[in-house]
Amino acid sequence: MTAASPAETSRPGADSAIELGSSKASARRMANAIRALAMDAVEAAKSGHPGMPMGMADVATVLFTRFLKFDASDPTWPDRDRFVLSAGHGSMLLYALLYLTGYDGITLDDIKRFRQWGSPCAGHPEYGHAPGIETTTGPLGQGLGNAVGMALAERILAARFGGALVDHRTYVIASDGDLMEGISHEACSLAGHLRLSRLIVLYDDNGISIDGSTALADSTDVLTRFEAMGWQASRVDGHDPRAIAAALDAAQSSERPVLIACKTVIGFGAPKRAGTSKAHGEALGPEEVVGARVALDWPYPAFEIPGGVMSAWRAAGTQGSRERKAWEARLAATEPRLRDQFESALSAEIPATFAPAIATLKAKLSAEKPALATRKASEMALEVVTAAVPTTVGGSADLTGSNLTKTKNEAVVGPGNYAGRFIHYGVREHGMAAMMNGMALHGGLVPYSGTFLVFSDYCRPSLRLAALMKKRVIHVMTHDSIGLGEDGPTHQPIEHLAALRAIPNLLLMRPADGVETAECWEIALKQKARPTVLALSRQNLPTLRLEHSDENLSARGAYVLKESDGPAQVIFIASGSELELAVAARDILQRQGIGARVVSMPCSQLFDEQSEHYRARILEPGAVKVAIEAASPFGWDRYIGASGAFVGMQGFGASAPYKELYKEFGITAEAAAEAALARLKQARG
Ligand SMILES: Cc1ncc(C[n+]2csc(CCOP(=O)(O)OP(=O)(O)O)c2C)c(N)n1
Repeated sequence: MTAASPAETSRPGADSAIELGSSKASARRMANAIRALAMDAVEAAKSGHPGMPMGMADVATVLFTRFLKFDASDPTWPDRDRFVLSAGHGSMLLYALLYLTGYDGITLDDIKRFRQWGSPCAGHPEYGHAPGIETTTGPLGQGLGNAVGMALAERILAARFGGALVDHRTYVIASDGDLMEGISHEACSLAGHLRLSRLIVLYDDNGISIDGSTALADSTDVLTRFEAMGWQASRVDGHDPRAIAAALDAAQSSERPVLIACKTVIGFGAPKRAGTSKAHGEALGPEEVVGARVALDWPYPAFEIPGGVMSAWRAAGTQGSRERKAWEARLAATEPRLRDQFESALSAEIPATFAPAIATLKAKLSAEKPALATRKASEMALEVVTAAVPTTVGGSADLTGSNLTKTKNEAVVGPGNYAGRFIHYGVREHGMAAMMNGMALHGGLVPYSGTFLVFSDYCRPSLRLAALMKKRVIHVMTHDSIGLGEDGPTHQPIEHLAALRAIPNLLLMRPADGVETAECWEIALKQKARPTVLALSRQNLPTLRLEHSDENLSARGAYVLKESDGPAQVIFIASGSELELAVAARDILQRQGIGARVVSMPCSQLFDEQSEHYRARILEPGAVKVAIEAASPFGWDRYIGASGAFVGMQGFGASAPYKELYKEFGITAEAAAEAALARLKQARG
């Protein structure tokens, strides 16, 4: 790739006029406004990525002025097109576009303070920093996965509410790095299979990544790759507005998702650095910035946009308002019941009919006291959830019969058929989790799905982003311990509970019986601003909540399941399948006249959020604490203290019937009682 010379930046035929109402401006000059803002902001911050915004400025200009349906004055208009900057390191491209088109939220001063404390113009524009940012990627590939979820959400909602209310597209700018990441295969192959034709990816085909030419590490024929996944793929000169517009025009009527490889020069306009990896991720330096201004014929001072260019951009920002108003009129004219359903879906509220329905299930389980795997209890809860909450959309990564996430209320979503509520994600945990985030970001749906808990590692980057972006997605993760038995140590989660508990703003819930499972589902659905992982057992567990309570006892994270007879000298704390061992250990001690309490802790994060008073009441400071969990001890110290004991796993599991495994690994009621007695003896000195 050669550097763009001044001659190249003004090559004939590479420009066109863009008409925006009464404004008319050269596409190249509008793009140069993006380039200048990007290089000036990175220069001021002395850090950032000028190359991508400078390379993709022409493509972005054509997209935002001629194709993207948006109204800068109403960033949350439900039927707007979604724009995802998957190559999030090029964040200055997005900030420049939001400022130029007049979104309320990014000012010129914010851009001057790019990457500084308190500026919405963060290094990577994490979701929620400013209106107009749909989502971007810090970790490459995630944005692309999110976009597939958004495009699917659009189709599902269109099938429900009709094209008059839901009729938009999802556009993505993705880079080489996005396409090299494995997640792009997972998400894009499913997009191709499902024929998500309203997904249009503009691939920044600049052949450069951080280490140098992409040829150092990749020789994929990207077009053939995407065609093989069922996409329509083409290549254009990414600096020729007419060619870009023609490709985008053709994309509008595609019956398949579309990839447009835009051949660009990274750092376009920078005399020495253009076309090199030096343009990727550092300030260009004063000399190069001056040179770029000459090459681009952009004689204006830093951060200054000439009036004509500015007014053209502002006109681009308002041209969608007519379409928005027409949509509002259609919404107002919609049959009231359908309109209510649509507005209720977008409100993210859980219908009022849900709470009594789940309470009825809880009462039934307490009365009938079945022995149930919590995954089975989850299936029962899901029958209630999916009946009462139509926004829920289920799925599984090819473990539907094991995760038990599909209910009779859910038809399957398939290629060209989006009138369902259940998605067979195939064996694509990472893509699934990213798509779920995209659906949640889109709005109108509450995605949940399933895999084995041990494979949470395969979707952890997306789980982390759901937590960071404060999005409600619910992951059913079954086979949650050595209790899965014969499949052996590759399938037996050990450190996963601790690892998930370590993610800020994510709830890891491990219910102990059917009643707690129903409660945990209720809590997960109520979380409007955080994701939940439900860790569920493969093996049957007894009902331990024998008396019905309308109150959701799991909501405080931990509670006293069984009080001691007399003062509590020992407190057994357990989650999930080990709660029954805690109850049995308590009985052993009580028979010896030692007061022992059982605390169920389905969610340590929620417990940590309780008042100090509550926490001290549940885990009385004077008592000896013994935690029982068939997993890593990591993280339990803060509940059991220095004088406590942990009964659980110290290494990997093994392949055998689960009852034998519990015995062999010493996770038994007797072991817990003995540990308590030993600690009591020590404490009495
Ligand atoms: C998952 C992940 N790995 C690594 C990085 C660090 N990183 C940021 S950009 C980049 C690659 C840059 O190449 P490309 O995607 O082609 O972007 P361009 O240089 O064209 O801007 C890398 C490795 C990252 N952001 N995410």
